Amino acid sequence: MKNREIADLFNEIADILELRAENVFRVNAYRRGAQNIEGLSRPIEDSAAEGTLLDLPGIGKDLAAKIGEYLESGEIDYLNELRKEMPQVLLDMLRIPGIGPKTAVRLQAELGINSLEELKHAALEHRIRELPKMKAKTEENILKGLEFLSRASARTPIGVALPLAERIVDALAELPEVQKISIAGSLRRFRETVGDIDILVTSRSPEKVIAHFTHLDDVARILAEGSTKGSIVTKDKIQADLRVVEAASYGSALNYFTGSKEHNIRLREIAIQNGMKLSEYGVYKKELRVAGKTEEDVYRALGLPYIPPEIREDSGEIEAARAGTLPDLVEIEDIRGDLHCHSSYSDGAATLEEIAAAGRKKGYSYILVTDHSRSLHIANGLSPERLRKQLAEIDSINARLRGFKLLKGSEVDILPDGSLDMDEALLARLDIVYVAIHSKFKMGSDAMTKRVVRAMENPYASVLAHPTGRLIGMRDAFEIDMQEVIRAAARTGTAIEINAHPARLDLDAANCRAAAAAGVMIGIGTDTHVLSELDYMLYGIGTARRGWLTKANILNTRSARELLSILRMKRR
Ligand code: DGT
Ligand code: CA
Ligand code: CA
Repeated sequence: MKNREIADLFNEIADILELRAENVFRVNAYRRGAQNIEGLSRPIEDSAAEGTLLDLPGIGKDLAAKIGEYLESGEIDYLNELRKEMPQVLLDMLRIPGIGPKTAVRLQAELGINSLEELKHAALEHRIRELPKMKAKTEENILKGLEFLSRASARTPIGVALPLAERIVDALAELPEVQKISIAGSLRRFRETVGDIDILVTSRSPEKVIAHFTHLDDVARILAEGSTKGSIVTKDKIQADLRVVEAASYGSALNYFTGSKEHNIRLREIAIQNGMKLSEYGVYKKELRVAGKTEEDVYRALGLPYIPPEIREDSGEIEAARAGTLPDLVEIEDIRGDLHCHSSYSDGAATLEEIAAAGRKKGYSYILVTDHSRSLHIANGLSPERLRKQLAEIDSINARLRGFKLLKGSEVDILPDGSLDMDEALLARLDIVYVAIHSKFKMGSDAMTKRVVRAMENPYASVLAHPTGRLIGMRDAFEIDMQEVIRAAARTGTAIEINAHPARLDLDAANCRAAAAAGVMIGIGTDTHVLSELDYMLYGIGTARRGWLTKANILNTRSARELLSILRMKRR
C-alpha cells in the first residue's frame, strides 16, 4: 500500500511551495490531500485501478494525476523539478519546530547557512540575533528545536510503530511453523514512543521463522540472524527484534521481554525472597521449573495476581498487586461513543450523515460532533449561522435514527484572555462544549495557566481538549502548570480529554493518574478528521490504561443520558 509514500511526497511539495511563498490555497490543497490519503483505510492503488481517485475527499484533478503518475513511474516530475531548485538545508530547517518558511529562507540567504550543523554554530555564536528583526529568543528557539529533533528521531511514536509491528506479526502468523506470537517490549506496554519493536514467537523451527522475518518486504538491513533471535532495520529506519522460544517458556519469556526492566527487577527480587529463581525460561524451585508456559502462571507462582502490561513500570503496581488493590483497567469494549469528531462543516472530510453511519457501524451509541469555532480560520471554523444550520441538520438526522445519535458539540477556541469564542446563547444550545487552545502558545506558564483556568470557570465549558498542545516528536507541550489545571478542573466540575490521536495522547498517562486521583472525569476522543481515524480510540484506551484509569473514570463508558447528566451538573 503506497498511501504513506504518496502522503509524504505531497507534504514535501507543500513544504517547497511554502518556501517559495506560493499561494496558500495551493499549499493547503497538497496538505489536505496528504492528510486524507494517510487516513484512507484501503490502498490508494485500488482507487486508482477503479478510476475513483476523484471521489476521495480532497483529491482534485491535479492531485489525482500526480498519484497516477507516481503509481506508474515511481516518481512525480513536478516534485523532481521543485527539488532541483530548492537547497536541501531549507527543507531540513522546516523540520525544526518554530522555524517557518520565511525564517528558513532568510537564514540561508543572509548567513549563507548550508546545513543544520552550520545553523547550530550560527546560533551558538549569536550571529542570528545580529540580523534585522531576529531576536535572542529566535536563537534560543532554534537551539531548542535542534535538540528536540535529535531527541525525537531516536524514538518512534507509537502511531507509527504499532501498525508496522502489526503488519510484521500478521505476516509471520501466516507461517505454519509459527505457533504463538505476540508483540512485547515497550510497545506492548503502550509507551507513547518506542526504542524498537520486540516480537516473541514459539516455534519448533526457529531458523525458518527467523529467515522469513529477515526477508520481509519492509526490511532494509539485517542486524543479526541467529538460531533464537533475528534483528532488522525497516525501510522507515525502525529496528525490530524477533525472539523464538519453546512453548514451555512462552509466558516467562513474554514477561521478561515485555519489561519494563524495573518491573522485572522487582519480580526477580520477589522470586528470590520466596526461594525461587525467575528468568526468561521460567520460575524455578531448585532445578525444577514450576511455571513458564503463561504469564498468569508466572505471576501466580510469585504469589501475585496478573498485572496488565500497560502498568508494568514499577510505579506502584507491585505494591497494589500484593495488597489486592490493582485497578480494574478500562477496556476498549467499555467505550460507548466517541467524543471528538470533525465534520466537513469545519476541517473534517466526512458529512454528518457519514459520521452517523460510521458510528453505528462501530456499534457506538453516540458521537459528539466538535467542529471548530469562528476564530479558527485555518480550520474553517463555523460562524454562528453555520453552527445553527449544523444543529438543525443534526436534529433531522437524529429524528431518523434509533439506538444511535449525534450529540451537539463544538471545539470552542479559548481566546488569549481566557474567554470563549462563542456567545452564551449558542453555548447553551450545545449538549457538550469542548474548549481548547489553538493560538498564542508561547505566553509563559503563569499566563497560560490563568487563561485555561478562566476558560474552565465558564459554566458551559464541559471538557478541556488536548490540554498541553504537544505533538509527539514534532512540538513540545506549551508551558502550563498541569497540577493547577487539574485542581481547577476538579473545583469547577470540568472534565479533561485524552485526545486519542497517536500524535497527541494528551493528557498523557502521568497526568491521567493525577486527574483521576483529584476526582476529575476523563473523556476519550479521537479528534477524527477522516473516518478511519475513529479507530484511534485504541490509542486513547492504551493511554488511559497506562494512567491506571478504570471504566468509572471515563465519561464515554456511560450512556448518552448519564453522560449529559454528569456534564450538565456544572451549568446549574
Ligand atoms: P524501548 O525499546 O527502549 O522503548 O524499551 P523496551 O522496554 O522495549 O526495552 P528493550 O527493547 O531494550 O528490551 C525489551 C525488554 O527486555 C525490556 O522491557 C525488559 C527486558 N530487558 C532488556 N534488557 C534487560 C536487562 O538488562 N535486565 C532486565 N531485567 N530486563 C531486560
Ligand atoms: Ca523495545
Ligand atoms: Ca529490543
